Amino acid sequence: MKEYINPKKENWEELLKRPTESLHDIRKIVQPIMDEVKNNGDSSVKNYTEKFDGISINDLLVTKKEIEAASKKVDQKLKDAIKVAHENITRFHKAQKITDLRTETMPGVLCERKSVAIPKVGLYIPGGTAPLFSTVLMLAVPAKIAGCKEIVLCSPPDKEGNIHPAILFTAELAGITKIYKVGGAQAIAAMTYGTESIPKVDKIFGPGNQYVTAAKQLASLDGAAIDMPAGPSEVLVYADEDANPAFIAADLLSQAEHGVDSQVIFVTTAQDIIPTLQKEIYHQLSELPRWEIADRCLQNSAVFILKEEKECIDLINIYAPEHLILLTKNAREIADKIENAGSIFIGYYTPESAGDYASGTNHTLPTNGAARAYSGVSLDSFIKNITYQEITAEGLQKLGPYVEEMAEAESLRAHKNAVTVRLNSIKN
Ligand code: HSO
Ligand code: ZN
Repeated sequence: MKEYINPKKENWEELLKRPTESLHDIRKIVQPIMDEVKNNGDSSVKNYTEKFDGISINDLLVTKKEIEAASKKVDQKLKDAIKVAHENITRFHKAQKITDLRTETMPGVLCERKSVAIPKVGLYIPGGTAPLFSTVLMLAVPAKIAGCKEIVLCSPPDKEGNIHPAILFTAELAGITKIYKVGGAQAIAAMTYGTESIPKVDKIFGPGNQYVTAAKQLASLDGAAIDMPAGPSEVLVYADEDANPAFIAADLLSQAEHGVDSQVIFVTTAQDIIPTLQKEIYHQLSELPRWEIADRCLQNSAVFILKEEKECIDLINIYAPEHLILLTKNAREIADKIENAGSIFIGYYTPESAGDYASGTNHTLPTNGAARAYSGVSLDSFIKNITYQEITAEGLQKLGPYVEEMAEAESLRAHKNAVTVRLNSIKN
């Protein structure tokens, strides 16, 4: 990790730059895949699956039998853990329900707002080096609570043509039945345009590699909504002199092991803990199965040693981390001063891992500074709010003249008339 001791504030932004690559060239590779799937449906989905995943798939839809067989392969202890996570995530996302609004803005002028589920949603779950069955919970649970009518899940098949058993078990637990063996850009294309077997959806969710991310960007230009602009995962840990260096190291490494392009930042005023922390990182890293990935990630990562707490808070707000871990005595106080972060982990006993899996919050969060303006996935992501209004004759008599006045001033005579013809009819 690079180490910056009291760097000048004007340089912070430069020093905090993410190691992201432009998706420009990748979009050029992905566009023909989108077009092919749009034009040729299932047959091109199957061709790409053969080309990129090395397996020829006859039936894209996972059968009930396959789900049952997968469930038998998952260890009982893991099933129990997934069930606890499912309960907690359900509890927290159910609590996010907002009440419908109804307000009379003027006598006889009733305005309402109701939340309505997005009818069709598509969930993408990556396969690859770490099968993220936890992400199934993070997407499927709120989709179910919202009441989305059609929920489609796509995940790439392995070399034997199977989706990872834990992904299938979790999907079934969450009540998802339409699961398709397709990954990568071709999966995003299929959900964007629909194929003979895969339904077209209104909004696409989920993480993925650069091809998936580029495909989601293209999908969003062609009618499908997407959850958020995605980038490599990241964490910022802020610790005081009393924080346990073993905790700090473990938190930094838990993010670093996600991928070589992940980024981890450590911020502190406690310079004295750095040598022990370095030893801890070294020691813990050497024991990790994914140490090579974590090690490469650490090369993109940095330690900031600053003079005072206030500066640390400013730096956090400038970086806008996806995950912020506060390992300080006054963590709650600091948390209240944060305006840019995806999810905040408060206090010495709150590792990010808890939120990644099972505490209840969602782990699909804004990366790459998007936390300045975006929220993570929540129940809201699966609904939209429809507004309603109902005006009585008396209400229109009160409100109408103001509308007429404004419409005339905007030179929109037909707008004005829509009121005038009604007011005239009321008079007669
Ligand atoms: N930290 C990841 C989520 C995850 N971690 C899934 C473990 N499994 C991005 O927020
Ligand atoms: Zn994680």
